Amino acid sequence: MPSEMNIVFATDETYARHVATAMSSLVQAHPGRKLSIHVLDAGMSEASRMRLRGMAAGEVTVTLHALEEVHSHAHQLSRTSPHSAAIFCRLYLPLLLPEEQRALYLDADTVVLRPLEELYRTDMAGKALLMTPDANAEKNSLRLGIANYFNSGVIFFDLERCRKLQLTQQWLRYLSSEKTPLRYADQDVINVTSQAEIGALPICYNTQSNPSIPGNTEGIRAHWNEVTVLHFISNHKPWLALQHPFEELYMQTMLRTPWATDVPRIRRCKWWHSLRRRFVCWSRSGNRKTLLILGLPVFTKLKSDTHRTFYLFGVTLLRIKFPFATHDRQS
Ligand SMILES: [Mn+2]
Repeated sequence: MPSEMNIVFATDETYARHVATAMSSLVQAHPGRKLSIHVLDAGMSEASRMRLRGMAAGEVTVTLHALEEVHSHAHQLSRTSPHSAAIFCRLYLPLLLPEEQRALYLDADTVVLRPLEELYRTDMAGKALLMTPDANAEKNSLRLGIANYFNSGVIFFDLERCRKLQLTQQWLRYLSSEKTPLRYADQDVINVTSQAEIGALPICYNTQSNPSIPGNTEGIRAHWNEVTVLHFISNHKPWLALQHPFEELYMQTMLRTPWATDVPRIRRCKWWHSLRRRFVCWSRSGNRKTLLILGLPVFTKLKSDTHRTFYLFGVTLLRIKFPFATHDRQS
């Protein structure tokens, strides 16, 4: 049995309380276990840093990694991407823990329900990374023209092998060479450039919850006793969506963190969020993106291989011909 487990999170200020919630669930699932928790700091307030550090107790250590170089680099990457700099931090992990052999990266929107010991002992069969297939694997592998598509919310790293193969350098090179923003930046880059280095991790370690997928919640409940890490994918987060199936579980966990006093406000704000979504929201389906105001389609953008068409109240506003390839890469 390994003497300690390296568990890594990454966050900015907005997600600090969610990392705290994930951390709290992790500690709860490992009573008395030596845990070495690392938080990659993509820009947090001093108050949040102190709160996270304060969660260290007994056998649990919490180390914050505030590396200026990574910050500025990750922020540079996030400038051409709709995502926060925090999501790029995981790509630097092999270099950030140079002394360590293995580490488990967990997204901030996860909760740990069962011990991770077995996963930590897994034989990686020569692979550098272990990941679980993505809930939308088929669609995404088609989009990128690759055989498999894995979810980057839970990644078990063989850090030594990553360093030997210089995977971080490969990922960063790929990201800076891409002209158009990748839809799922960090996840796409790992899948495209390191496909041969990814081994499949059982779904129990990254059970992806998205209540908007029919049957998803029922499927999770049917295998509840095996769910080790529950991952809240999509915009349907338990702290945002009204009547989220795992809201109680999530809020009870947050109540054990230094952010406990925020819980009543988060619950109240849900109504505002859902109300606002009902007034103004974007709806996406395939190559069509529509702005809905009070449920009425107002503005639509339609993408095709050769054209972009913009509609206002269903009437063509503008049609642009594209002589060059579309954003979605094919191979
Ligand atoms: Mn996630």
